[in-house]
Amino acid sequence: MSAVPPLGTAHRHEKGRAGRFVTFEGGEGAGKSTQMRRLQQRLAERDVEAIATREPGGSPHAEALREALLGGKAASLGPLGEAVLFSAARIDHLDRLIKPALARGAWVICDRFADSTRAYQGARGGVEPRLIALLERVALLGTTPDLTIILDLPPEIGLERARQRRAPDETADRFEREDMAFHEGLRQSFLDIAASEPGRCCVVDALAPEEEVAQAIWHIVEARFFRGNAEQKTEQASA
Ligand code: Z5A
Repeated sequence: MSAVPPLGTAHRHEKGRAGRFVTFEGGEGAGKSTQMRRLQQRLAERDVEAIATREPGGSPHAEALREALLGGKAASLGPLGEAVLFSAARIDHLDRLIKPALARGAWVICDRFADSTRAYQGARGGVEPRLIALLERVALLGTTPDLTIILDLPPEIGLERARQRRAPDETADRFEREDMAFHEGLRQSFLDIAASEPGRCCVVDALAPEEEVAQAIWHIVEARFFRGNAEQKTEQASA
C-alpha cells in the first residue's frame, strides 16, 4: 500500500476547484466560531463569498450524525467507531457543501475538520495513526485545506469560556466532559500537527483579546492569499 499523503499536501489544487478552503482547529472555547465570523466579514469587505460551516455537521445527514456523536450515543462504539462516524459525516459534508462551493469559486471556512479526528480520536482516543490516515484519505479524496488556523490557549481558560457561553438549560457535550489531562493532551496534539505541517498550519495565540486574534488571523490570510495577487498586479502594471 502506498504511503498516505499528509493532509494539506495532496492534490491541493485539484481540477475544478477555484475557491479557498480554510479550517479552524483547537480546543473547546478557543474562539473558533468567533474568529470565523470575523474572517467571513473581512472577506466580504473584499467581495469574497465565504461560506462558514462546521464539523461534525454542515449538511443534513452530517448534522444528524452530530447529534449522536456529541450527545454521547455513539460513545459506546469506542474511538475507532466514532472516528468512522466523524468520517462518514465528513464525506456527506464534503459532497454536499464543501466541494460544490469550492468548485464555483467560493471560499469555505470550516469550524473543525480532519485534524480534530487526528487529535480527538487518534492522539487522545488511541486509534492507530495508520487507521486515522486511511480514514482521512478515504473521506477527503484530495480535498484538503489550503490553510489551517490552530487557535491555542490553556484548556482551563477555553473550558471556562465555553461554560460561560452555555445557556442555563444546556449541558456540556461528550468531549467537554473529559478530564483536564485529556484537554491538556489535546492542546499538545494540535501543536504537534502544526509542527508536522508548517506549510498548511499556523498557530495563533488565542489568549489575546478578540480583536488582536482577528488581526493576527487576517495578517496570515492576507499574506497567503492576497499579497501575491497585489504584487502580481503591480508587476503586470509596470511591465
Ligand atoms: N470532534 C471530534 O472529536 N472529532 C472530529 O473529527 C470532529 C469533532 C470534527 C464539536 O464541538 C466536538 O466534536 C468537539 C470535538 C469533537 N469537542 N467538543 N466539545 P462543538 O462544535 O460543539 O464545539 P467546539 O468545536 O469545541 O467549539 P466551541 O466550544 O463552540 O468553542 P469555539 O467555537 O472555539 O469558541 P467561541 O464560541 O468562538 O467562543 C467561546 C466563548 O469565548 C464565547 O463566549 C466568546 O465570546 C468568547 N471568546 C472568544 N474569543 C475570545 C477572546 N479572544 N477573549 C475572550 N473571550 C473570547
